[in-house]
Amino acid sequence: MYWIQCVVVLLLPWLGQCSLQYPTDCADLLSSGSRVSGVYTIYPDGVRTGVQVYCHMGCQETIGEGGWTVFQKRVDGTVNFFRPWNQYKDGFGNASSEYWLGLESLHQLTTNRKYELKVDMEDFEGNRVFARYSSFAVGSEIEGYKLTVSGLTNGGAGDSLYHHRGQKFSTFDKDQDFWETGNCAIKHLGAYWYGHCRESNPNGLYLWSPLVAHDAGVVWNTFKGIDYSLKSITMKIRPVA
Ligand SMILES: [Ca+2]
Repeated sequence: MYWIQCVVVLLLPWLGQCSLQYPTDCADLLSSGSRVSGVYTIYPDGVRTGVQVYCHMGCQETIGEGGWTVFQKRVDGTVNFFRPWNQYKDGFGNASSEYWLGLESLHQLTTNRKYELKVDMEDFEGNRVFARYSSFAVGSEIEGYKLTVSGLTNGGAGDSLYHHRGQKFSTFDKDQDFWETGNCAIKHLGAYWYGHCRESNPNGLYLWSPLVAHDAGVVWNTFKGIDYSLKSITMKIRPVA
């Protein structure tokens, strides 16, 4: 279908460029007029494969704050995040509730453009904080989907990605962490850029209570400590202007 559209556009250049129909992220959608937050289809690889994501578009007063592509969202424990490598690679869940976009899409996006990262979180007392990073990228599968992140703006959450910088991604069936005798993904019931296990664990077991049990839980250490499981956490990216 796509090549047909491209041929048409090539034959009729006054119709515009076919790439305009394929937003790579939520910032593209915002700039083309989509100003309502919600579920949209983006094409992280540019053309071929569409994937549903939640876009934070801001509001009329804060339109400059819009265009965020959510790639990770935990709000109510309705989706199981203790999943194998292939599912973290390709993505899972529901863009209208809880989901993981997928490592391959993250790699494609952050390879083609420079991105910033914002991590929003909330505890069970209603306190909302964030950690914002001016640079965020995910390497290729051959590189273990290595995390590159820097440039913290501390919105109260603190820097719990510090010890995860430069780490490869690990799942319970693919151990790429620094723990020689064990697997952090199994110990903490998650999947993440583990090094010597966790300073944060956004993909850990959702607990519906702040009480961490058996090293599981949705953790951001510099906000509430490693013995507190958060009510919600969202990770989202936006191209750097
Ligand atoms: Ca290990």
